[in-house]
Amino acid sequence: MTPDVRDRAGRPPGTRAGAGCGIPESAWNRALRLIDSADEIGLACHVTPDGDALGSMLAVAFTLRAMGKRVSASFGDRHFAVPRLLRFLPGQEMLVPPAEFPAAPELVITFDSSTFERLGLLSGNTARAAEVIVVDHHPAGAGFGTLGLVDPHAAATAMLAEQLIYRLGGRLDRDIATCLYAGLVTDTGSFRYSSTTPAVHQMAARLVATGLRTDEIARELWDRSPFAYLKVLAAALDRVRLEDGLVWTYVTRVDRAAYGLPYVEIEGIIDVVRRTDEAEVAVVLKEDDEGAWQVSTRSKGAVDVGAACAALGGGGHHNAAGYTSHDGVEDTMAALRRELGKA
Ligand SMILES: [Mn+2]
Repeated sequence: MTPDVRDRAGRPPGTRAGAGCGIPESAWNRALRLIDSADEIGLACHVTPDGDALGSMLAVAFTLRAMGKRVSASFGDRHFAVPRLLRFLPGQEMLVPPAEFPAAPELVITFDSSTFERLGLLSGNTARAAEVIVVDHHPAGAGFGTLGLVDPHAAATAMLAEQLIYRLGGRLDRDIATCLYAGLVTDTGSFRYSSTTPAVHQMAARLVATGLRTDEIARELWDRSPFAYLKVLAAALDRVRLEDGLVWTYVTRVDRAAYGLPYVEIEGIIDVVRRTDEAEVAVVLKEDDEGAWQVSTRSKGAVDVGAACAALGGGGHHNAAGYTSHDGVEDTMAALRRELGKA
């Protein structure tokens, strides 16, 4: 059953007051014209995609494919693989590795990414595209994209993707709704973060009405991990430090190699560390397979970790942000403490 997404007046939700996600109608209309006139469209989301990036991209890919467009959807990781947590998402047969992405597409639509850097191997393809539509809820990066469908106040890129789907004349089916729901629950922390507005719950109601299994999605995203994760988590917690409102730890690639745990599996450690009552800011340094440190930061609100991470070459939001460091653990933390002191 496909519920009719139109309201009683026959208008899709996107045309209701406040549902345009703060984006001018002229921008939505220009996006529709660009999509209409393109035969082949490249879709790209940020590297090591989360539920919001991949879910938003796949939901729009379903819609464009139903419109008869040729679609290449990808993300620019050197080791191209869908993170285990997201393998339940429908539509993955539409994904192509970055090497098969069009070299200079006429139109690229990006999801949940505000810079070329975040697109990894696809940054060059995107830079060469004639038009780039940016669908995102991060503050717009300078010089990125030719058309922004960007609302920094939206809880998830999935909210913007949903509006785009309606405006393209698409309808929610269970597969599309599952992809969008994965984005919505990922970025609102299962509706726990302050970004969880009435509009978030209203969107969730539209998605759940398609018959998707919220319990199965929650288990896939939050409630499972390999045994090796517990061992690596134990190592990380064993060396956790609390210093003057800052709680932090790190995970080396040696930690992971000892138990054969891939990098993507340690994303959730920050969610354990940030529980600490005595800390305002939580930090986890994660050494990737190339030896760089991926720094995850979380704030309870008083400190703008987004500003601190932006100053160090990364980005994110006020309460959740990150960047890459090529220094060692102690030097990385020293630089970060300096920026947090200003934030
Ligand atoms: Mn997001």
